[in-house]
Amino acid sequence: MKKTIAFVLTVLLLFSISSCVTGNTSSGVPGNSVIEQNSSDLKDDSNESEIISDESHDVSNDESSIDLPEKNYPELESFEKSALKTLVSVGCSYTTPENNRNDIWRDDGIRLTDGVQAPSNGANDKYSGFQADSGDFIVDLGNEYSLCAISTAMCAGMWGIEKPVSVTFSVSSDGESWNDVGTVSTDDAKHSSYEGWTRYEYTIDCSHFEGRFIKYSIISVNFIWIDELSVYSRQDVHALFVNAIDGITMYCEGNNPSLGGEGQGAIRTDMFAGATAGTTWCRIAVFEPSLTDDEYVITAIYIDDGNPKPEIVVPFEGFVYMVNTGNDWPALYASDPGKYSYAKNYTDYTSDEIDLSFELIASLEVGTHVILHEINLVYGTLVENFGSCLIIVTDD
Ligand SMILES: [Ca+2]
Repeated sequence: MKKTIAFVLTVLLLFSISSCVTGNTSSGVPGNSVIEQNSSDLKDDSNESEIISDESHDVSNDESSIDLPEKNYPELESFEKSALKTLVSVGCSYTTPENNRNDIWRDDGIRLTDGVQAPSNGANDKYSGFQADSGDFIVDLGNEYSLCAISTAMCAGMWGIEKPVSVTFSVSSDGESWNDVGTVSTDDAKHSSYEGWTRYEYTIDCSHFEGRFIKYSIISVNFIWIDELSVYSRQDVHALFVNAIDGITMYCEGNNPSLGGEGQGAIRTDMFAGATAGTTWCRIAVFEPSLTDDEYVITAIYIDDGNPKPEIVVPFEGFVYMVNTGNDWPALYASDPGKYSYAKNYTDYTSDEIDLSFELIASLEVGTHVILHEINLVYGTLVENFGSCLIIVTDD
C-alpha cells in the first residue's frame, strides 16, 4: 500500500522575520496591502539584514569566536503541529452585534465570511458597519478544526469613524465555554492607508487551539467598521519553512547573496546558470525533478552543522533548500553586554519555524518526493496572497 508522506515547504514572506520580534511568527494575512506595506519594511531592514547575515555566517563557520546558545530542538512529533494553512471560514455562518447600519454597509450575513477581503478604502461595501463602541462577532465553522491562525481587519479615519482599540480572540467547541487566545491592540496591528482611511489587520497565532466557534471581541470607540473574519486551519504535516528574501522572490545565488542569512530558510533555483548552493548554510537538501511525474525528489542532504559545505550545483530544473537557525541577540546581549557588544542593536532572529525546519531536514531521506504548492519554481516567485506557501509531497 502506498504510503503518503506529507511534507510541506512553507514560504513565509520576509515580514515574518519582523513578526518574530513581536512573537507572531505564524501571522500571515493574505492581501496585497500587506505585501505592499512590508515591502517598505524590507527596504528599511536591508542594511541590518546584511549585518546579521554576515554575523550568521561567522556563527556557522567559526564557533570558537562566538559561543552558540544551547538550543533544545523539539521532538520530531512536534513537526505534526506545523501548519498547512487552509482558510476554513469561507461560507460559514456568523453572528454580529446589534446596531447594524441601514445602508450599503449593513451586514448581510455573508460578506464577512465570503473569503473576499476589502481594500484599504473604508468606503468599500465589503466592510460591514456597526455603530457601537464594542461587540462580539462569532463564526461557526460547522466542525471542530485544528486551528492555525485567526484574523480580521477594521477600517477607520474618515466620516468620524474613530480608530478602534483592540480585538480579543477566543475559541470554543460548544459556543458556550470559551478559551482565550489573546488580544491584538490596534497599535500592534499591521496597517495600510488610503486617502484618509487606515485599515488595521489583526492576526493571532492559535496553533495550539482546536475549536468550532471563533469569537472576535472588538473594543472600539464609536464605530466597528469590520472586514472578513478569517479562520485558518492546519493539516498535520511535516514542514520546512522558507523566508522569501525580498518579500516575493525566492532567494537565488547571484541575485543578492548577502541576504541569505541567519534565521532563514531559502530556496535556490537554477535560475542563474552555474549557481551553486554556497558553503555556509547549516543544513541543505537538494531536489531534482522526478522523471515520472511533476514531483521533485531529494537527491542529497547535508547536515554537518557549523562546517563549510561542499559546493553544490543546483540541479537543472531542480532546487536546493537551505536553512540556518537564528540567534536571540537581545537575550545574548543582556546575558553578557561586553561579550556581545557588537550585537547591541541586533534583533531576535529566532523562530519556531526555522528551528523546526533545521531539525526536520536532518530526518529527511534521499528519495523523498515533494510537490510544490503555491510556489512557482520556474519564475522564482511565491503566491503573493498567501502568507504561507507550501510544498506537499507524496512518496510512492
Ligand atoms: Ca468579505
